[in-house]
Amino acid sequence: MTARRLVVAAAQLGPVQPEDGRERTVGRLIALLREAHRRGATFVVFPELALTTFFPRRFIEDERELDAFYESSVPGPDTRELFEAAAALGVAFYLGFAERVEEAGHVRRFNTSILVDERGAVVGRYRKVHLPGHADHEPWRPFQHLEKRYFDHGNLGFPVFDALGGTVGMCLCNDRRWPETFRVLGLRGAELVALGYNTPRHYPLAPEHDRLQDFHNHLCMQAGAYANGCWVVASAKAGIEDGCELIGGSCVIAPTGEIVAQAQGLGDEVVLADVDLERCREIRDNIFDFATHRRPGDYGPLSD
Ligand code: CDT
Repeated sequence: MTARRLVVAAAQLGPVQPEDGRERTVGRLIALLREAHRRGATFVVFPELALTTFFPRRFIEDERELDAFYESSVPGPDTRELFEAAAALGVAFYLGFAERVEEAGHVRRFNTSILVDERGAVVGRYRKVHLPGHADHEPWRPFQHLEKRYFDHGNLGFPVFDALGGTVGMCLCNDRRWPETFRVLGLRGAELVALGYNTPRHYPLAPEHDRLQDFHNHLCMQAGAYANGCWVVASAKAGIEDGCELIGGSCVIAPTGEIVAQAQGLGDEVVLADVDLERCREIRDNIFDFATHRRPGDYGPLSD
């Protein structure tokens, strides 16, 4: 078994306030990228909606105000410097952002992540499938969660990509809570799943779960890694953002389900780990050897 090693980094971001411009935020991403590179990383994972504040917490009626949170091209004028810095260093990365595109004459809005190779080329795209929250203004909440209003259901499924010397999948935040996300990526051979998230500490529909947010965050990702024998690199936006507390806990999880590196704080922080993609076989050739042990014929309700 020949090792396929790389050093990966979850680049956790502290809060991005509504008044922070793209220039300042992209500058923070580049600083994290440079630090990750200095410490040996060749792949860096940034959070979901990493270029802006998590704007679905606000009810925004003015379309122009809303549009300001979306990118119509990435790389574009605001992100080119990040791409150039990464390509100059030979670092691949995952980036989450709000995407506004015209498809078949219609404006579509997606919560998107891209995979960028070490030469700065976009080699993968994912559009969030599990959009949590609600579509209408609910003033009783202390803050909104309007992903169902501001984003269309992702229309790319859960693709995997040849990258980093292996097979890479992506998802975004709420997707990680669904075993189906990891299973589809696992069935497609994902050896590493990159994901970014913005998770409020307070969940207005079940506030008794506030104390469990960090536990549930790691529980679902550790289970996804183990049951599918893949690495998970997960990057949070953390801290008090626009008056709302976001959990941190950015981490790297091994195919055994063990957390091998974890953020210590709630600010900008690089979380590094050595990854050997060959270690996926510890799980995939054994307890979760899909070809030998899986029984799809008995799993009808999963696809009905
Ligand atoms: N961004 C995102 O998907 N956040 C959700 C918040 C909980 S549901 C309102 C999450 O699953 O972490």
